This record gives sequence, C-alpha cells and structure tokens, in this order.
Amino acid sequence: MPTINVIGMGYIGLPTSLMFANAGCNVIGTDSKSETVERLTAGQMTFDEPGLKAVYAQALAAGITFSTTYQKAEIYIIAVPTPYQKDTKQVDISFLTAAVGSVLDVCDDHSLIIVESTVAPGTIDTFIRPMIGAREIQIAHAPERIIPGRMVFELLHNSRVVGADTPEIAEQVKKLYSSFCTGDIVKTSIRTAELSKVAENTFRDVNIAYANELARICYEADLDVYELIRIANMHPRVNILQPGPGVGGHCIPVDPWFLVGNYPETVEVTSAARRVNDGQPAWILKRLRNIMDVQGIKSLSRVGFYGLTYKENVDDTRDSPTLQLLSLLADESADVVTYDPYVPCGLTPRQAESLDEFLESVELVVIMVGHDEIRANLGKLAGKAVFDTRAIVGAESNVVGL
Ligand code: SAJ
Repeated sequence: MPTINVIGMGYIGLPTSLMFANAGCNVIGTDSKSETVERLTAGQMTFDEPGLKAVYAQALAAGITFSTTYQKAEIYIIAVPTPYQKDTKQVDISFLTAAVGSVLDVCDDHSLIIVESTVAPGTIDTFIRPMIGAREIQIAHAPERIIPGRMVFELLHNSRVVGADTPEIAEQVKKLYSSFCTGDIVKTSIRTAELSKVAENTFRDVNIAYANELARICYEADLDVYELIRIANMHPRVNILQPGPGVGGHCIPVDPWFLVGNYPETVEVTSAARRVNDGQPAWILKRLRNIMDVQGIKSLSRVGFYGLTYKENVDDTRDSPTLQLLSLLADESADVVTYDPYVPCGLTPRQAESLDEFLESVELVVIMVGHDEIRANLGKLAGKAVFDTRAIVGAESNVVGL
C-alpha cells in the first residue's frame, strides 16, 4: 500500500486520512497548526462527529502519524480550506497554492497530487498546473461529498468523482479510494470534476431558496408551507427541500459564488438563490419583531435563540443562520439570550450553559436549529411562546411556525 501525506487535518482531511490508514496505507497527516498536530498525536480528537472516535482509535493503532511538516510520499492529498471573502465574494485559494508549493518542495518526480478541496471551476488549470510546470508530477481532483453528522457512513458509501488527465491516472486514483469507499467512483476530466462539485452544492442552494421563497409566499397567503411542500413532494418528480432560518456552513452558501465569480454574465438562478437564502435571516427577524408585537414582548432581552450551529447535531457554527441574524441586530445582539448544547459559552454575550437556564431567562424561544436535545425536551417549552423555524414542535397553540 502506498505512503500518503494528507495535507490539512480539518473536517475533510482528518476523516479521509483515518480511512486510508485503516485500509492499510501508510499515512502521515500534516497540519500547519501545531496545536492540532499535538492533540491528534496525543490521542485527542479535534472535533465531534458521530462514529469518528472509533475510526480514529483504529487508525492510531494502524500507525497513522501527524506532523506540522510535509513528508516524502508517493501520494499527496490536499484538503485545505478554500474560503471566500464575504464582501468581495472572491475565493481565497492561498491555502491551496501554499500547500501545493510545499508539496512541490518535498516530493519526488512521479508523485501524484490529489486535490480534494472544493475549487472554482478552472482553478487547477489556471493556478496549479503553472506551479508544477515541466516537472513529472501528476495531478488529480477528487472532491469530497460527505455531510457533517454522517461523515463516517458517507465516506464509506457515497459515490465519488475523480478528475484526471489520463484514464490511467484516473484508474490509479479510483483504485486508491476503492480501498475504503464502496460507492461508485466515476472517472472524468479535472474540469468536469471541479464543476460537478460546485454544481451539486448550488443545486441544493437553489432548492432551499425555492423552499424559503415558498415559505414567504405561504406566509402572505396564510397557508402552511410544510403541508404545501408535503403535497407537492407526493408528485413522483418533485423533491422540494425544507424552508428554514437561512443557509449556513462552509459549502452551500459559498460554492455558488464560484459560479457567480466565473460566469457573472451567465448566472441568473444561482445568484437569485443566494440573494434569497442570504436574506432569510432578515426575513426571520422581521417575523420575530411581528411575533414580539403580538405577544407584547417589548425587548429582545426576553427572547432566546435556541441553536448557534449551522445545522442540527453538529458543533460547527460557521456562517450559521443564528450568527447571521445576530449580526443584523447590531447593538441589540448583546441583549439576546442564546443556547446551544454543542457550543461552549463565550461565542455570544448572553449564552446560557444549560437548556433549563436558557428557558428560565426567556419568554419567547426562537428555535433556529433542530438539535436532538430540543426534540427530546419539547415538554419544557410549555408556557413559553415559541417561534419554530425548523418545524420540530408541531401545531401547539403557543407555537408560531414559518
Ligand atoms: N438547509 C435548509 N433546508 C434544507 C436542508 C438544509 O435550510 O432542506 C440548511 C441547513 O440547515 C444548513 C444549510 O442548509 O444551514 C446547509 O446544510 P446541508 O446539510 O444541506 O449541507 P452541508 O453544508 O452540511 O453539506 C453540503 C452537502 N452537499 C450537498 O448535499 C449537495 C455535502 O454533501 C457536501 O459534502 C458539503 O456540502 C461540502 O463539503 O461541500
């Protein structure tokens, strides 16, 4: 089995490196943060994910090691972030180019570099190939598709895409991932692989935007959007997703901008969907003010937001709808009480430590995330006014839905 140096021990790089180690590869995980490397070497996981601890323990026993430096290997897998700048919507590929540069410093000719990081279509041709120049180094793109909360299952079972320059390299990469992945692995060009990843996440963004737009239409029409979507989805070729308080995380609200950036004259649906989903926290806030008026609640200090993460049962708060909404409140955000069982105190000014403490301090609860914890404790909401943006509570008299 080959020696693999996985670059970036984050949400994608760590689970992927563990899978390869458990499949018998000789794996070194590299991360620039010494704290991450120290923790992983000392047997401590760096984030929570169902089932990952056991996979990690097995990989440690199989001999995976972690380092802050790049290592000599036959294969390099790059899983560093490709964030975008919120104001300009420009993708920042500096982590990716820095990682490729460092790989090129240590690797021998005939090595293979696999980029897993999501990139804007054309990135590899425009920025990575010129770095490799005339060296005999192969490049491939194998974007990941796993979803936080189900990473272990999805790494093992999802289908994948491999983009490469020749059928031989594509087959080599396919064989490599087949060492742990039982899903179909489709071979294509690098440019198609780049675009397919971005197209998949954009499809989901557009579908959620449509659900959010339907929520606004149903509110104006005084209809139940969930009933509407349930009925529409009984059609054999309709599958509308669920409306909510907005779209967070580091993928779905980000990747569509890659298309907007590359094809500004062509995109229409993509940018409209971004506008709708980015505007959803403001719509929720407008609804909240209205509910406060009806309930006679004068100050946001009597309002509590349940959930700070971008979705249920994960500890990831990046770009979460709750944080987006709080940023719209400016000074008033200091008044609002928040609580999330996955997020230690310190993220927002008035953050409760427990569900009971949270509920004691508020009159109106806004459910922003449908964590299992609140689903298991719905009885505790008795006596509170509830604005349920995730449709978890049911049609009680004290509950207002979208
Ligand atoms: N959301 C809704 N309504 C829905 C579904 C989701 O409002 O019906 C919201 C969520 O609450 C969340 C956001 O959208 O705030 C995104 O959540 P998600 O669960 O849809 O997606 P991510 O960001 O966790 O993971 C996505 C996945 N992509 C697709 O499903 C096409 C995953 O497969 C990718 O690997 C991941 O992006 C990525 O890394 O690109």
